[in-house]
Amino acid sequence: MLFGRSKKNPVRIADKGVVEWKYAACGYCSTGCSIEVGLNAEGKAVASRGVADADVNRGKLCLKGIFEHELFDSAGRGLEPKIRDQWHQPWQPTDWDTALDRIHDEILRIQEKYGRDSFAVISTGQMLTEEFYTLGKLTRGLIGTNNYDGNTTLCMASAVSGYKRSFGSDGPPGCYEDFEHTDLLIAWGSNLPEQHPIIYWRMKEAQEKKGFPLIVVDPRVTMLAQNADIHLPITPGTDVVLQNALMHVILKEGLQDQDYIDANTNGFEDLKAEVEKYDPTTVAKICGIDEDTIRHVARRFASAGAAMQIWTMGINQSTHGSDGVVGINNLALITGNIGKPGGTSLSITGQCNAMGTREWSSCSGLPNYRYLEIPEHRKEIAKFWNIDEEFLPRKRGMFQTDIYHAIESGQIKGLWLIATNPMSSLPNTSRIRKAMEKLEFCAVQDCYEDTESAQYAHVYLPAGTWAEKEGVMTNTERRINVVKPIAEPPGQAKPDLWIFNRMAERFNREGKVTFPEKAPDIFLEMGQLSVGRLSDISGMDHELIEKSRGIQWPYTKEEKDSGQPPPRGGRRLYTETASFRYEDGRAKLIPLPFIDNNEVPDEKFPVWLNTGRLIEHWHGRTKTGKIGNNNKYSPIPFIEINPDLCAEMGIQRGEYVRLVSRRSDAIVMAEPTQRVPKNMVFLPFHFHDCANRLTLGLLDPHSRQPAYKQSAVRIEKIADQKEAARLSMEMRKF
Ligand SMILES: Nc1nc2c(c(=O)[nH]1)N[C@H]1C(S)=C(S)[C@@H](COP(=O)(O)OP(=O)(O)OC[C@H]3O[C@@H](n4cnc5c(=O)[nH]c(N)nc54)[C@H](O)[C@@H]3O)O[C@H]1N2
Ligand SMILES: Nc1nc2c(c(=O)[nH]1)N[C@H]1C(S)=C(S)[C@@H](COP(=O)(O)OP(=O)(O)OC[C@H]3O[C@@H](n4cnc5c(=O)[nH]c(N)nc54)[C@H](O)[C@@H]3O)O[C@H]1N2
Ligand code: SF4
Ligand SMILES: [Mo]
Repeated sequence: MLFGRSKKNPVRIADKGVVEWKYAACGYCSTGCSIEVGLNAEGKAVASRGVADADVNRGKLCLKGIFEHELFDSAGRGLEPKIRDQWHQPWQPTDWDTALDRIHDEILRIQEKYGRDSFAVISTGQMLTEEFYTLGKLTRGLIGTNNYDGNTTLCMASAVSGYKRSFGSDGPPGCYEDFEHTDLLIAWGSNLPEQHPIIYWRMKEAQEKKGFPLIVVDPRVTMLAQNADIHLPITPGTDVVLQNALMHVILKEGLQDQDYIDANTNGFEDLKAEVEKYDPTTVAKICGIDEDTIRHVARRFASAGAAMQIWTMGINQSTHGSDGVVGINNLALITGNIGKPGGTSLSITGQCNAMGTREWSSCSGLPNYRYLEIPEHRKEIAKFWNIDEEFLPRKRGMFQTDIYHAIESGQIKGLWLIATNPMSSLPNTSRIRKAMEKLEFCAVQDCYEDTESAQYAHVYLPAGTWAEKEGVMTNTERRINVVKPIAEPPGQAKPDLWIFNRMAERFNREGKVTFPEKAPDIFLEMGQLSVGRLSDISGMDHELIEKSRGIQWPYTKEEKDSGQPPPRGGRRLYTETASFRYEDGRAKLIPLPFIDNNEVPDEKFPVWLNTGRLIEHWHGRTKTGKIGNNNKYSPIPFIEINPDLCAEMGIQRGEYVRLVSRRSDAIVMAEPTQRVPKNMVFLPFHFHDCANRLTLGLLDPHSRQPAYKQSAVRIEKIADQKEAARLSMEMRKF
């Protein structure tokens, strides 16, 4: 007798006629999966598949990676440079020389008239590392504006700042292999199954083998929370309070690793005095987690042999973002959970190359975690680039979020946006819109021409994307992987590296500074600058990286010459006693007093607005909105809303409602689900002119990252559902 599947027709995978597979690393999230793209006999990309011998993904891909080849000829790609005198005029097509000359002339004009720093450059976490390095050399070494930052301020700035404060340097100390060694995992504000599906799969596989408990701290019942052993549905924005209470219990009950603390840290007594104030009974009322659960989690965490913590935007995107990261590090340090297998504090990165920009873009400093504030670092880089040391500023300039405030106040007059779309991704977009309108000059360099931000540009530069280019990216676990050119950029579009090099020629007429043309050569130049530093990559080159399916830094020339194979997965930082990056090698335990400064629900705006992501979409959907197999899952702006609230308000599934915040309003479809509590809605921020019309985005004092996840709204019924549907269509235009 035949049962189940064997009775049915077998699944047929369409033969796409692939004659050749080409290697790349995925260009969406920071997991860093290795992909092969299949080309048919005409050389057209027709399929993507995971690379079986890549340690990260071991043959798997998620919903985005599997359709990534469809990006190459998707709708809305920029095919030619465009130009206009005023942002509201119609575009005129132009040639590259005219477009680049105009940007060059405008930069000089604005700098001459208003000062060097009045022209700002905003970059991204979604280019290749050699492109970041080249842009950094151009911006710091030749253009000379200090107001140069990236969209990573919206994303990883709190993690960077928290790592620096705790350990004396940025750089995630753990790796994916830690899942295989850990005895307990806490995930803070991270929805792995949707946002890092392949890291989730690695975690899940390790958990099935080893059976460690998973504790999820998230106000929503996310897919990860559904799979948790303990779910802590925390009151938004109060993670630091919970962290202090966990430390309170650990220290009260003497569960800390005192030997580790004595040998590796400073500041224990001050931390102890602060957490003394956070007894679980009082804290329960603030963070919404009952005192017994707090005590239980503290004991489990401190008594696990090796305990691991991961986190993402639920921590970083808060007015206590940097503190939340330091809190995680504090917990790890007092229990000796850094630098050992399964014992780590691992920030799960966001964009495919958010790590590469931290390491090499010079956005907040100088290449390879060098600081503008340190004279030897300035000297070293000035000499290496052959520029005048005095040309470099002595401290970092504005963060992206502050650059917008400076445009508002007229301090900044010109802007070059590269692979980021602030009109969709910055909080409180009506304020951003006014700032964009105020600019004397704006250039947008994007692989799509139909972005919200390009509406405000005077020059548009069409860029290649992902595997239309060549270069490396660094993933969450410090692994550098390589992207090889698989397709040509469409029309006249050019790789970002080409664009930077052509722009550099205009600022470098005497040829004082060298700008290598090819990514593999630039990588070797970076290797020279990395010798002896935390992120030493001098043992790597493009070829070895591809052969290894990614190499983790550090990998030094000495290691390579002595025959040590490149690390492909298990390498950690801070494995030796007192090996942190502060002068005395000790990490800092930092007390974290909590001040509640968020917008919280009140009578007029009684519901929390929580924003974030869906598995099928990427940010402003410039990419996934054009790929049918991704877009079909959620083409319409919607909220997750609790069924009890729906019942109370008489809202039906699929009905359009209006969300109103103190900033503006937005029309969304109601999707009742128990994932959110009755006093919260969750709104994916992927849709045009929607979530960020509403968000307030108060800034973290250390990292200047916006609190995207804590705003207050009210929900209004809409009588005219037809008109609501029409308005919602408007929001889907992009
Ligand atoms: N499919 C897909 N994957 C992506 C991306 C994408 O756009 N689409 N983007 C990439 C990027 S750049 C990033 S940064 C990452 C983001 O990855 P994640 O951070 O995992 O994703 P988010 O949905 O932004 O937020 C995660 C969770 O934070 C929770 N949260 C909200 N407020 C709080 C709070 O106060 N405390 C705690 N503990 N949790 C809270 C939310 O309920 C949400 O479930 O994803 C990356 N991967
Ligand atoms: N409400 C709310 N807002 C948020 C967040 C949230 O959770 N809630 N999350 C924040 C976070 S973590 C992030 S990272 C930001 C992301 O914010 P953005 O950086 O604005 O997001 P993207 O839509 O990915 O923008 C990237 C742009 O670069 C273009 N691009 C892609 N590849 C290339 C390339 O190779 N070259 C060039 N030149 N262009 C390219 C894309 O078409 C796109 O227009 O959003 C932030 N905004
Ligand atoms: S998990 Fe991230 S890196 Fe891997 S295929 Fe999906 S989007 Fe790409
Ligand atoms: Mo991000």
